[in-house]
Amino acid sequence: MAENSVIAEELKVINEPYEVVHQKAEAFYPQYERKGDLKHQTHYCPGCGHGVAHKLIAEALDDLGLQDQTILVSPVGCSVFAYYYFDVGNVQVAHGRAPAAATGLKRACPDKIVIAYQGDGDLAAIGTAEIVHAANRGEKITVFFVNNAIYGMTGGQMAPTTLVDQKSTTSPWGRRPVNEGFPLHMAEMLASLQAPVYIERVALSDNKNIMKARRAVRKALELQRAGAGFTFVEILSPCPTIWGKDPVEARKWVAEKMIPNFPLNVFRDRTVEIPNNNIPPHKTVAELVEGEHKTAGVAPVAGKHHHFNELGIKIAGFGGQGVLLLGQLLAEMGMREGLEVSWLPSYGPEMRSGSAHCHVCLSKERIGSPVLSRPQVLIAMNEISLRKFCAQVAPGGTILYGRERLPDDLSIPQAQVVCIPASEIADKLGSAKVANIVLMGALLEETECLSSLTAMQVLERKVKNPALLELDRKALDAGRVFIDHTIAIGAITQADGFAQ
Ligand SMILES: Cc1ncc(C[n+]2csc(CCOP(=O)(O)OP(=O)(O)O)c2C)c(N)n1
Ligand code: SF4
Repeated sequence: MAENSVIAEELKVINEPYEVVHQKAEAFYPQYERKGDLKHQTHYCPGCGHGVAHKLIAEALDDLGLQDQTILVSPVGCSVFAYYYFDVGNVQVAHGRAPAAATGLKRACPDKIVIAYQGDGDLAAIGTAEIVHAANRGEKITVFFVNNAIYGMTGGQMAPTTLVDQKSTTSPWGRRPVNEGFPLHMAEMLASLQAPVYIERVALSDNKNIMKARRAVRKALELQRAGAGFTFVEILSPCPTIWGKDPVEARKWVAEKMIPNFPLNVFRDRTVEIPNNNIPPHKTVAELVEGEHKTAGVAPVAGKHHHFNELGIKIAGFGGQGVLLLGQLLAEMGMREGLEVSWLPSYGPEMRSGSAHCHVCLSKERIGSPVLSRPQVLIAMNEISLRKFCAQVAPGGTILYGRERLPDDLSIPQAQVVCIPASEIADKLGSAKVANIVLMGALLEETECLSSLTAMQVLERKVKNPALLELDRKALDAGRVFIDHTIAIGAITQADGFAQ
């Protein structure tokens, strides 16, 4: 109830009169970067609704003081270059995927205002699944849906929103329901879902409707700022160029043809109730790990000095060799040592004995991408993986190869290769299954990236069977000892396990 009253308080401003200003919104760049002769104009056609919709959004961001905390997800379509205009955080995504990208952004940065800006081809055709599920999950994002009843950018193909009898390049005789189906009414469809908080359809047909659109845009953003759930504003918008009309006729067409087909309405307004959308935010990973440490009675290793800023480790082998588990263990160890971590698995299609690999990133800073194109370390558990990935290893990097020696025909000039007969060592200990832990021990000894104390803490938490835990402990030690004794005192030659 307390949260609802905060929201109600925040929303009071919605009905307050606006200050009239005649200047470009601060949320726009002072100058739009276009090439050569085009510098004086935007890339939108004269009379296009995108420009007006942009203006309404930018002014709302100004008025609400949200510019610095906004992330705009721009679509594929005529408005693909929205990031040239809005001076906010910008992300450009694949066709139709804005709600999915916005979901990730909002969940990762819940204090940001995340906006998905989409056309009707983008949202209602290729992106139907993304918008429906984001709305159904009640993602706390705002979607501005610019419906001009056509594919503008690609020259006028029929969109799901194209009106009955409306001509397009792919419905040259006009849309016939018997052949092409009826126009999709996205606002109504989404309003059949339980989660959305606010859904309104507005139109850029005349000044009165534009002012209503302005209010809807502000309200959606205010609701997001107040922590409410999914908000959606459908904006009926002119596309004079593709419709073959001048800007004035195009606006009239919005009023006379589009509005009767797409009635303007507030389809959902849960401003006051906002029942289940204000669940407390999820715990952060750090909080979760901290909690688990407490229940397991294990203190995290704090303040360990790491000699790297960011370390990328790729682990590859057959399914069943514990490739993915090894990655998970390393990631959890990194977390315990206060690092940012990511673990990205990749499975082959076969359930058994197919290839598998994963990327583990350990970093002192936030990780930009979990995909490692140049890992510093490769752990290759079989020859296929070694051959496949050795060239990716960064110059000066390290390869831990889980065999006694390198294949004779393979030379890896850029990296140091350490060969460890991990399966044989594991076999002698009692189970070939712990070959991955042997390699973990070798990795810790060779690179000193994480502490073996942390490794044991993580294993103790994961492995409940005391006999298996003992086996893992021996495997970890065996990997370390192998590097320490067998390798370090030997000559650095290929036959002894190294390649230079
Ligand atoms: C995966 C993919 N499929 C198709 C296209 C081609 N394409 C580019 S824009 C577009 C339609 C955009 O129409 P809409 O979302 O209505 O935006 P508008 O241009 O009208 O603003 C299409 C089909 C593409 N770029 N990528
Ligand atoms: S083609 Fe239509 S939607 Fe695209 S910029 Fe021109 S008027 Fe706007």
